[in-house]
Amino acid sequence: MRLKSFHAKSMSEAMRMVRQTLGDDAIIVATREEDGGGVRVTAAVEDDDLLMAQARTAQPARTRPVVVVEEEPEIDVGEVVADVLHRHGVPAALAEQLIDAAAGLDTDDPALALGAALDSMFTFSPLQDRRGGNKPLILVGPPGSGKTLIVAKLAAQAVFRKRSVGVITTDTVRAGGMEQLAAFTRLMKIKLATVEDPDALAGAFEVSRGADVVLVDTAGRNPYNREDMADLKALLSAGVAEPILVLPAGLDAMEAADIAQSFKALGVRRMLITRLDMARRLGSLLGTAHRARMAFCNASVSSKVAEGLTPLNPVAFARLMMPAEDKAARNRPKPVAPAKTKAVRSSSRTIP
Ligand SMILES: Nc1nc2c(ncn2[C@@H]2O[C@H](COP(=O)(O)OP(=O)(O)O)[C@@H](O)[C@H]2O)c(=O)[nH]1
Ligand SMILES: [Mg+2]
Repeated sequence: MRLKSFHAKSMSEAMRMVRQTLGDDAIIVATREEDGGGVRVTAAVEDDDLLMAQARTAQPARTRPVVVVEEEPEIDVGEVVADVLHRHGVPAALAEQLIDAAAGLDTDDPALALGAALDSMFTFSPLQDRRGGNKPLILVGPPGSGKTLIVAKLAAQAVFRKRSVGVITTDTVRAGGMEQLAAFTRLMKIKLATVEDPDALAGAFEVSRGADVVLVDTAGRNPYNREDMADLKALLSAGVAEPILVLPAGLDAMEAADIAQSFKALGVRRMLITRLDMARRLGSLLGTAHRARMAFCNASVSSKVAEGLTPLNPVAFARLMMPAEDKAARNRPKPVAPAKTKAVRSSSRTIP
């Protein structure tokens, strides 16, 4: 399939140009009135049909009008971005805003265009682990969202960077909730404090005051249960710690947004995404962050503690959304001579 655009003063003249150059089988795919007057018509034709049309018109050139033919760029960035957003189930109103934001950019890389659009509409604020001066982090969220695994990952990452670490668990209710973390901290030789109420948590913050990184694990809370949320609110009032919402990818869009809004009401500002390796549609995450006005911080793409967390930024997020064959094509070395290569399908979900 070959695409060509034609400029002419009138639609009928443009159509004549299309027929003369591409033949009667050409299909009109777009028409547009040009700002400076005239029209622009884009037509498509099968390569075989084009050869036939060229053979038919291979007459002395003086009998034919001069035709200005302009090759279309290979990629229509706006169209690719729209398609990606649709495939990820991004809510329609949000998708429209992102497409508008991406359309004004001068790039032929859809991932960059989408990244810039995400940058204009979302906040990406990865977790820091400076030596000293970090606020304690309290990982909150519904049951099973990955809070305990994230505490372990953050602690392991901090130990690897030679930071001093204090881990506190408030998950004393669920059977095994604490044991899981205790086994990990024993292995890493990190002190684990167990607390049951806000006063005890305030005391534990005092004890771990000198540590570079202080992490608090919490029991899963039902976002629709008032008692659960009131209990968590009391816990969050124990000190100057930042609550981080741990939310898995792959939830229903409206459900995830409702959950996030519930935690937002307690003062949560950033969300950490888990199970990105187990989700193929990221639209609900964008819808959630947009509706709850929350920032993205980091992402987990594996259940292995040693694999740590990845800071999220707009372009990394956009690249995650690109179809696998686009990513493979981008990573493939460019052939010296033009060659037709088959797209390689990849199922890996590593963040670029
Ligand atoms: N594959 C994968 N599994 C995850 C990820 N995050 C959490 N999990 C798994 O989800 C389950 C629940 O995690 P857990 O930390 O116990 O959740 P919590 O109830 O919020 O503390 C565990 O089996 C984790 O290994 C992730 O990013 N990828
Ligand atoms: Mg847990």
